[in-house]
Amino acid sequence: MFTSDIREQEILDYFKAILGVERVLTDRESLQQAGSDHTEDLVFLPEIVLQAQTTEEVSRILAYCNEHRLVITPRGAGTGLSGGCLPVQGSIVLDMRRMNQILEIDSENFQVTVEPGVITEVLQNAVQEHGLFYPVDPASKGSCFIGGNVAENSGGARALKYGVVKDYVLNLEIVLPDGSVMWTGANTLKNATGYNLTQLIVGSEGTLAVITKIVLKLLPQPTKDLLILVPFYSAEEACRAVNKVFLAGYDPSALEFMERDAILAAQKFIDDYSIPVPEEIQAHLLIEVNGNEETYLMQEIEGIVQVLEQFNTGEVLFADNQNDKDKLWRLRRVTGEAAKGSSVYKEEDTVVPRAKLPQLLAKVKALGKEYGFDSICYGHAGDGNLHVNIVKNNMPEDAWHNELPKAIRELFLYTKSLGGTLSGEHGIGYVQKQYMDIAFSAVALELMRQIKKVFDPNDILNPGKILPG
Ligand code: 2HG
Ligand code: ZN
Repeated sequence: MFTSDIREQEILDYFKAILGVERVLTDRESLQQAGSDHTEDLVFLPEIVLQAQTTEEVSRILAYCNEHRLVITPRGAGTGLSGGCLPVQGSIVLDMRRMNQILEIDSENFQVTVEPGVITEVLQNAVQEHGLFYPVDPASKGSCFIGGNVAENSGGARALKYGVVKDYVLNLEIVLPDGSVMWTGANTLKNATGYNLTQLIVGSEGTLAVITKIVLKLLPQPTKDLLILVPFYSAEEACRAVNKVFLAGYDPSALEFMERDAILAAQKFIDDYSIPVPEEIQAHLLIEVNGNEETYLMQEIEGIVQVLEQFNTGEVLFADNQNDKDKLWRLRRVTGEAAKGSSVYKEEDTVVPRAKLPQLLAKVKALGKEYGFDSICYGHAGDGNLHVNIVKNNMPEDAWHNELPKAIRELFLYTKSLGGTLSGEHGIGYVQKQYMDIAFSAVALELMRQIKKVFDPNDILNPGKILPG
């Protein structure tokens, strides 16, 4: 059961004494759930699931695990797409769902303090009641936890205008693998005090410390937005059109790309809303502008349409009511799930300088032809972030397991040659670590290993993630 110096019963008794019997789970269903996330079809069963409710409990759990060399993997909602919360060495999962309180909404300073288990959309709705806006909106915002968003430095459609999680984290209460509790920063908009430990923890995927409190910056809530869906006769042209919008001086709050198969999969998935997708249409751009002045927004959106009309576009769909806007956004938000629904898949989260997007898409399709795989591409074109769902369909098993990694390596090498890297927002976790030598030199990877060693000398916290080997 446990690779540790003490008996299993002693371990269980210790945790039950801290958490109570009901928060120490060993039933099959709990172990199954804690053993998987939204990454492919991977399952790694833990021995125990612990549900902590306070920082003090987290501290005692980690101190005990550190003393007895028990591996422990923190878990949020399990919506991750690179295996960051999978207990790949079994043992213990620290389930953060019960630390789900919004501790303080400071509407005077435009800040909020939350626990890691708060659902992102719950947080957004709570601060909106105070006229405040937390803009980082992963597609899974209705189920993902803010703690997991911080651990992965998540993005989402509006990252284009508002940035990603790292741009909103001011301060973190964390518990180190030895059980020590500390704050990483201060509740200030500026901070030039010492090394930036806050930003080191953001995106560390639960490998350096467990996050137990999060202080986020908020913005005033924008009051208006306009949304259009623009069809293109060529996917490559749609990608080329993206950068022209910005070169013309426009500043959309979101600019999403969906190739034909993506929007068709999404429409099939939600089945209660569909838009006409004529045979010759190969891709769409979904573009949003937001702010507080309706006339100005209309001028923006008209200007953007004019820029796009220099390309071969179809009839623009203008969502002029909230219901249509919600339906279009829902179509985009389910695309990931829809694209995965039909086949075994591997997801790549490539990101390049925005103007290089057309070359990236062309490379994905060329590799598909060369290696014999299909792909469904969509994503945050405005950020140069292309989600590539490689779908197995009828690719032979051997090719899928042995040839496809070569194709993915070629894709990442090309992405790097364009000035890009492996992940824009989904993280490295477990499934991408084998490619980290493409993104970083041996010196840089060794530095990351040393940082992990400083925080977690006994390698008990979420081992086997991010770094190759
Ligand atoms: C999105 O942009 C999310 O839809 C999820 O990053 C992507 O599930 C996916 O492929
Ligand atoms: Zn995304």
